[in-house]
Amino acid sequence: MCSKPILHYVNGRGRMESIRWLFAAAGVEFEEQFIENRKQLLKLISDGDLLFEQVPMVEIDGMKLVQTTAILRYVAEKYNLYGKNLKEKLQIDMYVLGARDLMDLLISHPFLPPEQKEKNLETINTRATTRYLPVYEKALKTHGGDYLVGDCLSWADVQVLEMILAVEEKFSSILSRFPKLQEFKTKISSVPTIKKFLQPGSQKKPPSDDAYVKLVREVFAF
Ligand code: IBG
Repeated sequence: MCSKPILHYVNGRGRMESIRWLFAAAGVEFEEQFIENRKQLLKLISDGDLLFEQVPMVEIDGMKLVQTTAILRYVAEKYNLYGKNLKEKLQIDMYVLGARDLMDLLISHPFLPPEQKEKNLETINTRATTRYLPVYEKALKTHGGDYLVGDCLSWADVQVLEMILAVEEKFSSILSRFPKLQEFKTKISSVPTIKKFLQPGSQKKPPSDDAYVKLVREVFAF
């Protein structure tokens, strides 16, 4: 099928941003249908388009995919970003899911009550520097080469770069004690498809602002 995938979500990062990153890294063009109000979400639900009445939803290959991790895995496998064998897939899964655990803290941050925000930021900083970044730093050191798994770009590299850039938006010098990750960031950011996605005007979404928080609260009723 040669039509472009269609991504259904609000016009902001949330749970769709990693999917945008992965398509972009794979060099696959995609269209976006933004949900602009609750009525549009309810219409997708009443049309039976959302298996669990939730987005992200991606139309691809004649299917309507839901569940972020399932979508990401499908895209990774389809576009050869999911390793060469079972062991590499497992390694990629572990690296990706670790990075996504940290991303979940960042994604939820704008919706926390003001009194919980500072503590959440501290948690993000501590988890990043003591739990997650050391793992990727060590992996790059022991594995050698430019990539986290195997000898070519994988979903793990894409997800870890997305996570690094998102954490750096909060803590700009977070990589100062991680030299291998500094090199990794430079190298993966210069992969042509990723470089293009990082340039202004791409489908990469900006950090959340008040308008985005308001929209999300209205659309998803929280
Ligand atoms: N397990 C699902 C997945 O990973 O895709 C969860 C999807 C999900 O929570 N979707 C939300 C939704 O559709 C939108 S992302 N909610 C409607 C409903 O009725 O459940 C909302 C979200 C944001 C930021 I934005 C942090 C956490 C959730």
